[in-house]
Amino acid sequence: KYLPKRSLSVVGCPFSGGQHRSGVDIGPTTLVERGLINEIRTLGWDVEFTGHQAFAHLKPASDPDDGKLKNPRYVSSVTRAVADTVGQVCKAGRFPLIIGGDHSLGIGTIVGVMQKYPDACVIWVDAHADINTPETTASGNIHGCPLSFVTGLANPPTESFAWVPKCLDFSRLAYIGLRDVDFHEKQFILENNIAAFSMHHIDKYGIGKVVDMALARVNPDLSRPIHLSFDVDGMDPSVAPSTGTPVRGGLSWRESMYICEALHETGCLVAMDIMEVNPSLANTPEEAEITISAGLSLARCALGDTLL
Ligand code: B3U
Ligand code: MN
Ligand code: MN
Repeated sequence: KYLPKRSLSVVGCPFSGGQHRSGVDIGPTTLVERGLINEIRTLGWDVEFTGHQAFAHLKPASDPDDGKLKNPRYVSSVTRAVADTVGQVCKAGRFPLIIGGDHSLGIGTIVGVMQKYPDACVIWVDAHADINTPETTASGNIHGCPLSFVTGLANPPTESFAWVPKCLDFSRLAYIGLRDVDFHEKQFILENNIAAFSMHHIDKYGIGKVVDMALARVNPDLSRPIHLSFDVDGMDPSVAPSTGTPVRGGLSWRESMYICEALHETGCLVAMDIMEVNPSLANTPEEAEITISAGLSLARCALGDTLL
């Protein structure tokens, strides 16, 4: 609906500065090594991939905490660069598939997508709400904060993030898969009437109905472009164990794939993030393997891999 043809750019973001566990930066390199590009080409997409984003030169020599926020300057420069890249890809009429990397990258992907599609809605699939402010974060990890930055809940978030525009209205954000939400985050969701579908709702209504209800809230006439931001920790640890903060009781393999397939079917999907794949946290080779397969499958399902 929004793209002239099936053309896509893979934006590999080997970045782990938004949280404290190393290794999430090899997520994108591993997904590409395991054949991501070819799998997407097989689905009929013209795929551009010219190597992963380079962030090392953006790392400041010293990066003291900004209040509670950790690595504020580094996360700020990286997400700003990602916003530029994603903005350019969208403006060129291509679909950005952004592979992380930790979820602080969502600051950059949302700002970038909104440059071309200012009325886009965001479906955020995650165990966590990622909407802490610089004041409410207990961990200081910026991957738990991106949505407070782009919604303007904390705006400007802090001096180091003064460049971030308020670009996502609460009415255009829907969560699916929540099950580990902090006290203040719950208040923010309720006060701002954000569409939030937790695992409880998925148990009660089934995933088909939940996706319909989420779309009814943020995109009732399917008249808005959709950005899907998929944190693999939204999936159950039995199917995506290799991630920094796994939480039991998550989305099954099929529920996860269904979300991607259903959003593809709307014809409105214009961008996708696959975040928090961290092969280095696997306890066994099988754990790394199934998590990488999950990432590849999510991408295929969102890009039109139909069963029949
Ligand atoms: N809400 C907590 C935990 C968390 C958020 N995102 C992840 N973990 N992956 C925080 O740190 O803000
Ligand atoms: Mn997340
Ligand atoms: Mn998460």
